[in-house]
Amino acid sequence: MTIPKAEFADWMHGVQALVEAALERALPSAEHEPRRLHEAMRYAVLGGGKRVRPLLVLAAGEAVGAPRERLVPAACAVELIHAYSLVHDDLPCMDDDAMRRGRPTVHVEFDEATALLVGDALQSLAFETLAAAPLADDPAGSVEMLRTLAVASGSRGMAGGQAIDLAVVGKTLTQPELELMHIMKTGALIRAAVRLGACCGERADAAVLEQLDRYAKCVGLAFQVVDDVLDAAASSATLGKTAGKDAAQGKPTYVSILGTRAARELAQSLRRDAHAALAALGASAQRLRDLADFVVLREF
Ligand code: GRG
Repeated sequence: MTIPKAEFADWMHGVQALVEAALERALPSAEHEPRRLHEAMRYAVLGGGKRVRPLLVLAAGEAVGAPRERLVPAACAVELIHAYSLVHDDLPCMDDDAMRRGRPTVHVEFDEATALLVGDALQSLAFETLAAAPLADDPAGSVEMLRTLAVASGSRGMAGGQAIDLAVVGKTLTQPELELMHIMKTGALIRAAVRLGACCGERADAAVLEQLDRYAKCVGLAFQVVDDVLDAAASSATLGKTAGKDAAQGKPTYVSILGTRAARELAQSLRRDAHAALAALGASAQRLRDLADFVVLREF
């Protein structure tokens, strides 16, 4: 992968460490009953993953001058939802995968019933984490943040996108149909991450929120386009999950619809659009620009 600028890499590793420590504190101890469930929740969340969504929360917050003590709980909440979605996605009744983040998936390491409960409990913990922290200046702002995460995770967002994903296996989709599915499945949580970060600041200006949302839509889609390219082109060892599954399962992807070359070009064009959306925000949005580059240039 193109090595991120040293200064950005330092920032990224700092945020990843901060979020890891906060997640560690937010998760119940494996010493507490029910021990097996708590152990499995910690297994699902800790010690892996790129933490792209928490990075987006922090970067969006920095763009509007939000304090880190507000941003970190919001970042944890989004990552807990993401971790739950991966655990459920890997179940035999969904994508049926045995490897995630370079190790056995939760239902393989533990069992299916535990994996189901891990997802349920992580989702609850996400909202508990968001509700427990004073994130906005007023109660209405905090409730609005809870609503943002709920809508993004639900049937009009991630869970709905997953339902469409399961329904279209073996079918041919047009590019707009594929785009709608991914805007929901992957894009909704990425947009929520950026919005939550922005809402941790002083009452955010509507125009700024709009610019950040345009940025997040482009990054969300670019993330999925790159995910499709990597699934087709990278090895399981590099990805830490089973590669080549989309084609094996007959899933419509950007690669199956456009071909690898055009899919890569689309990701680059979305990266340019993401940068353009931030034009009015100046230097404060540099982390967001760097993250758009990271998402598109990543190799895992
Ligand atoms: C089960 C309700 C429910 C939803 C599942 C997000 C999702 C919906 C499924 C994951 C399947 C998948 C591979 C989607 C493509 C994009 C994606 C979310 C990839 C994994 O995210 P990364 O690359 O993972 O950020 P890490 O491990 O780095 O956190």
